[in-house]
Parts: sequence; C-alpha cells; structure tokens
Amino acid sequence: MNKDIFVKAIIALVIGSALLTSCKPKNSSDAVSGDAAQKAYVAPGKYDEFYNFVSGGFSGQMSVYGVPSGRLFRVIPVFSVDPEKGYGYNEETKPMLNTSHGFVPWDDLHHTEMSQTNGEVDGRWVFGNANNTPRIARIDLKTFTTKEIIELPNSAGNHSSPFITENTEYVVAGTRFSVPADNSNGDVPINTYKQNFKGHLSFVKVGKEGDMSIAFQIQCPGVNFDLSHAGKGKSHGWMFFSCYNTEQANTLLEVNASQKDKDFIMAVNWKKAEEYIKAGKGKMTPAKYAHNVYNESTHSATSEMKTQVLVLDSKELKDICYMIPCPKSPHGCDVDPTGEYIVGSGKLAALIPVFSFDKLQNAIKNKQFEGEYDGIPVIKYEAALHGEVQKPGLGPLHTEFDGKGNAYTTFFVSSEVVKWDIKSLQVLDRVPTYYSVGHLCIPGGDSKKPFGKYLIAYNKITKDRYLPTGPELCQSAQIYDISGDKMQLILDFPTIGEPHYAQAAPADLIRNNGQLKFYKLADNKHPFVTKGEKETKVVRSGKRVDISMTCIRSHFSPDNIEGIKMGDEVYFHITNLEQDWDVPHGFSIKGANNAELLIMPGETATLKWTPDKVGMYPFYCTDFCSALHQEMQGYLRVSPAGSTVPITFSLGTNLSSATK
Ligand code: RUQ
Ligand code: CUA
Repeated sequence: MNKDIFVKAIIALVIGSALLTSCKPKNSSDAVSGDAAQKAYVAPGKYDEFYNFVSGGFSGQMSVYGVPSGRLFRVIPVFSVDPEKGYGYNEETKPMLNTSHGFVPWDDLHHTEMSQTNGEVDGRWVFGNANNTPRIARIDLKTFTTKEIIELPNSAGNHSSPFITENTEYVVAGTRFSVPADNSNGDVPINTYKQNFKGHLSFVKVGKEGDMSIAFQIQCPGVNFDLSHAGKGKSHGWMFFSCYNTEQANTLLEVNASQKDKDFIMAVNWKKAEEYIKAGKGKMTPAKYAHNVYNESTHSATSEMKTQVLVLDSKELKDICYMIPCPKSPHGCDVDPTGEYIVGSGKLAALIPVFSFDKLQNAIKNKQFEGEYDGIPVIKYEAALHGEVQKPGLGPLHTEFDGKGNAYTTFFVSSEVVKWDIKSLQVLDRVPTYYSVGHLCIPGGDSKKPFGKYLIAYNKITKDRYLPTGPELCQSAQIYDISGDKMQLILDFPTIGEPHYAQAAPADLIRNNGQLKFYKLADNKHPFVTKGEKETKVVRSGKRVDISMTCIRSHFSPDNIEGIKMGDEVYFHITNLEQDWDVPHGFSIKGANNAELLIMPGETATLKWTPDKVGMYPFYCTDFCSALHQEMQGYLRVSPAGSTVPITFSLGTNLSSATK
C-alpha cells in the first residue's frame, strides 16, 4: 500500500472510531434481553462460578471479581502503595517496592497471567507486570497477597509481560521501549536509535515454591515488543512476541511507526536458547536490579540488589529467533489451545492473519526466508500463514479461545467482539461492546483447557453507560454468555483502574488449593513478635523506641504508654493474637504521616511514627472487630525532649509512676 492510501486508511479508521465512541451503537438499550439478568444473577449467600483476576492498569493493583456476578471481592496491592492495607507503608512491606531507582510507590499493571501445569491453569499463583519501572510480581493465591517482585534490567515499558510457559518454567517479558543496554553508555543522541537501542527479552525462571530469578535475557534489535504468548503442546518450547515500530522510529511514532505494511511476530525457540546457555554461549553482564521477597513466617519482606544477568545475542545465535511478517503494527499475539495456530492482531489492520506452527517449522527447515531483519532471519509471510480472517472488523487487538475450535477477537475501532472458526477462518458471530474494547478473557482462554462458558470484555471507554462522575468516568467490563452459538451480553460492571488483560479460573480450583484462613501464631518468626500479653514491652535505645504490642478482641496491650519524648522515633510492632478466620485488627495513631496497619490474625506489623508535638495521642482499632470495637483504643503521652517522665506501659491498671 502506498503511503497516501495508508494515511487515508488511518484517517478513515480514526474517524470511524470517533463516531463509534461518541455515538450509541444501535440497540444499545435492548442489547440485554430475555434471560440475561438471570444468567448473571448469583443469589445472596451463593458463590460465583469463577474467580476473575483483573489488571488495574494505572492503579498498579490487581482486583478480584466473581463471574458471572461481577462482584468485587478484593483489590490486591501489587505495585502501588495501598493505605487501606498498609501495603508499602508498614515497615514489613516497604522493601517490596524497592527498585534500582529506590522506593517506587506506583506502577502501571497491564497483564495478569496465572501459573499453569501441563498447559492448564493450576490455581497456585497469578503474576502481574509493572509497565513503567519494569518488574514482575507473583501473587500467592493461598493468601491473595504479593509475595515476590523482581525487577528487569535492560528494559523499559515492560509491556509484553508476564506470559507463562506451559509448566510455569518461565515467566517471560519483552521490553516495549528499546533502550541502550544498562551497562552501555546511555548518554547518546536519541536519533542514534538504530545503532544504540536494543530490545531485551527476559526469561524469568520460576522455582517449585514460586521463587523467581532471571535465567537469561536475549538481546534483540531495537523495536517495540508489544505482547506475547507461549507455545503449548506441539509448540511448547517456543515463545511468540508481537513487534511494532520495526521502522525503528524515535519520534512521532503514531505516523513514523506505521509506515511499513508489515511488522513482525517474533518466534523464539527458548529450548534452543537453553542449549546455548549449557554450551556457555551466554555472557554474564553487569546489571543492577532488585529482587524482593516477602517471607510468610517472619511476615517481613527483604530486598536484595542483584548485580549481573546472563545475556544471549540473537544476532550471533542464528537459530533462536525468527521474524514472521505480520500486517500493521501487531498488538495481540495469541496461541490457540492446540498450540498449532498463532494469531497476530494488527491494530490498524482489517484482517487477522493466523499462522501455523507446523508451517513455520517447515519454513525454517527449508529456509523459506525473504532476508534478514537486523541479523534475524525473516520467514516468507505465505510460508508460515495458515490463512487470514477476512473482514472481521476494524482494529483487532486480542484473541482468546473457548476450547471448541472457536476464537474470539476484540476490535477496538469497531467496538465489538467477533467469534470465528480457527480452522475455516469463517466469521461466526459478532456482538457490540460499550465501548472500544481492549482485552478480553475467557476463563482458561489462553491455556490448553479453556472453560468456554463466559467471555469478559474489558473496555477503554464507557461514555454514557453509567451515571456520570465528573470528567473521569468509570472503567468497565462486560460479561457475555458464550455457551451457545450466539454470544449474549448478560452484565456490565465497573472496574478498579483501567482493566487490561485478565485471567479467570474455576472457583473450586482456588478455594480448594490450601487457602489460608489465618497465620499460625506459633509459627510467627517476626523479630518483634509478641505471642502473649505478658511479653509486651516498650524498649528505649537512644532515640529509638520499640513498642511490642498485642491486640485481641477488644483491647490493645499496653493501652497506656508514657515516657515518649520529642525527637523519638517510635516503632509500633503489633501482633494480632487472634487465631480465627476473618478477625483482623487495625491500628492508627493521631497525626501519623503514614497509613494504618491492618493486621491479619497471627501476623505482626510495624508502624513507624515520629511525634511532632508535645501532648496526648489517642490510638484505636480501625477495623470493626467486635461489639466492643469502639472501646478498642489507647493513649500515648508525648513529653518535651528533656523530660524525665520514665517509660511506663500498662493495661487495666494505673501504675504509680504513671500518675505524675
Ligand atoms: S494492552 S488493550 Cu496494555 Cu495489553 Cu492491549
Ligand atoms: Cu479490633 Cu476493632
């Protein structure tokens, strides 16, 4: 296509999208009909069929919903501080947000991906990516808390992440922004992109207990890696990445990265990469990245700074990376449940190419190449192509599968989900979304075993769908019943943050996977754990005061504390003595420049507090825990710096020394 026609095509797409996002699609009021309400209705006291783990976009968090009800169960803090839970504020979790740039209180979480065994969702962990300061987090589904975060060196805009291989061997990440490698000189002119900028792919090994470490990185040409999915079954051992900006532009990408008719899907043979590493072909390179781990028995996180990473060069090792031409700045890159078909979705395309893994293998064997891209062999488009879905819609983004031979693709520009047959490439059905759908999720829909009953669409724009809330309108998702031939919209529900990718699993898989109800007090190894009220104490060492406190329905011990002086740094280490499900206590003290503590049964958490004025400071429990919750309170007296008021602490008695 020549440039003029192409520009016109883009203008047409943009105008189309403007119309579609500002006008109501036809039938939007009666799009929900008949038995829809009944299908989404989960009666009070009844459980949902699926857990849905939804990325929170620029909120940096992950949220957990029930499907089909759309009810919000929990927001799991991952990359952003959360004052509600004290995450990133209490001393125990601050190290989780440490990076090579220091403490980072926010990020942008785009994709969630659940752990798999034999290509099936196994309910152990869910991973999330930090887009801005590149990191991967692991959330443990026994506790629904973030257990580990690893930073990715040589990366920027960690978008193509975190995608998982079929036995959770690796969590894989591709950098969106190519940048000069960390150990090279980054102080170069921006317009030297072609010479100096590199794209790195990270293969993060996941151990038996979920422990993450960067096994290796592959250095690739400077392009934008957008999304990715692992091969499965016959294509296990391969990873597929969509690449755009193969023009290698460094300015006005909306025009300059849309010049070429085709960009690429990059196929990476990671089993081959492993062989090269065994043969000593990798290079240990200096790098600085944080690895943060939350220890469940000390209830505390630690942060370790790593200093090197193993890097393979894609140019030198010719047979690990191959480029497959793919039309128009591909975004989604999805592999069907059999592992044979790879779907590339060009953001600006009006068709969907589907590639065949078998054909790809033949093309490689028979060297059906059309040249090289920056040292990487480019396979002939037709040689790897299974076929194209013709006229599916405008602006395809992402595809999931139902396990019955059907694919479902979202179309941002034409605001719809389209169902098509993977083998025959025939369009079977289409439904409107409200509006501008991005990702979609079918439970297990990117695994070998999808549960093809519901499809959830995550929309970028809501416009007139909900009561207005000022300039910023809510974000939303929509649930469709896909059990029949025709898709049927059954529910709209608002989401926390902007939803991108999501994963879902049958409720029982997660409920019956060793869910924790409380932490065993006997196993608590926190350095300041207080296992009974007799052990509570207040210890001064210089200007530091450590208060070892307990809480249980419905008091803190101690609840009267004196002898704190201006200039002191006070640490409240509070152990929740409860050994019962659903009885957290909260803690906060007047004037704290900090969030509350929310302490789970059997857990110890620490609040750092520096008094700023002489006087009386009440503290109280913030979580309604019993009929006498409102009595769960105490006082702390702050005296001037030179005061002789001794340290005293008590519960239920007035000590003589404390009456002065
Ligand atoms: S993206 S709407 Cu950040 Cu995954 Cu495609
Ligand atoms: Cu403890 Cu309210």
